[in-house]
Amino acid sequence: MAIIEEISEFLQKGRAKNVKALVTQALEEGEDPKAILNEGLLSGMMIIGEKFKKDEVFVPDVLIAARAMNTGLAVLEPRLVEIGNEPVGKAVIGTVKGDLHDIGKNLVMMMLKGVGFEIHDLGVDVEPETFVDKAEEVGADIIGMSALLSTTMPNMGEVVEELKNRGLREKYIVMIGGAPVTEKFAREIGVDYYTPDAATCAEIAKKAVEERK
Ligand code: B1M
Repeated sequence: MAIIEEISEFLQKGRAKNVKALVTQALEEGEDPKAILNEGLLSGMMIIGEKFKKDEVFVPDVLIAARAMNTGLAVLEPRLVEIGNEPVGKAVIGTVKGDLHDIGKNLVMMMLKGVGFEIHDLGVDVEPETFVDKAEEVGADIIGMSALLSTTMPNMGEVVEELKNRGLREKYIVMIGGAPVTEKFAREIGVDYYTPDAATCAEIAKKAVEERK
């Protein structure tokens, strides 16, 4: 099996040590860092994302695969910086004000990273102003919000209001998700996309950014 394929296979199994060793070896053997990224790490993560969507793997599998991806990325990053690899886009992500649930948000971040996004994690209990301030600071393409409580869902609308108040609503692709969130709610508060799971979120985010370019 080619070394890049092996990287993808070990990543899917969550074998961080093997992924690290193989990425190091691939670089030493002169493999293209972009091929290692796209055909090894990101393609492995995409496969896990698809399996997760179909309930063929579960949250812990995704978490260990993502850890393996991050281990490989850490080895690869200095080389990618050297050759100036551009991210697909930038996304600012957080769980809305009053809400401390972050497992789903973290999965969304991993999947977005997995399709090539630069991620800015705002954490949990995030004020509406903070989403907009950070997006402006880093030049984000996407503002992503997660909510797990029906009582905190309305705070997603507060972010949209904050964007409108600053005349910035059209500047960003706004995406929401979380167990109680629905398509209908997304339409009511005027965001661009609701997605039901992390893999779909990453898929749609990539498409949406590419369409805008
Ligand atoms: Co909380 N909790 N909790 N809790 N908790 C729920 C959400 C609840 C449904 C449990 C229940 O009553 N059956 C309920 C909410 C009811 C409601 O409002 N509808 C609830 C409650 C009431 C509470 C407290 C109020 C309990 C209390 O103190 N009385 C309290 C609130 C604290 C606060 O936030 N202020 C609370 C606290 C906690 C813990 C701290 C103990 C812990 C959170 C730990 C953590 O996140 N670090 C916790 C947990 C773990 C849960 C459950 C059991 C699991 C949530 C989870 O992580 N799911 C949950 C019950 C349940 O959902 N079955 C529950 C796994 C995760 C992968 O799924 O986050 O849905 P999820 O993410 C999915 C998708 O939704 C989507 O992608 C992910 C995977 O593909 N997605 C996005 C998520 N964000 C997205 C963003 C996107 C796109 C997709 O675009 C940007």
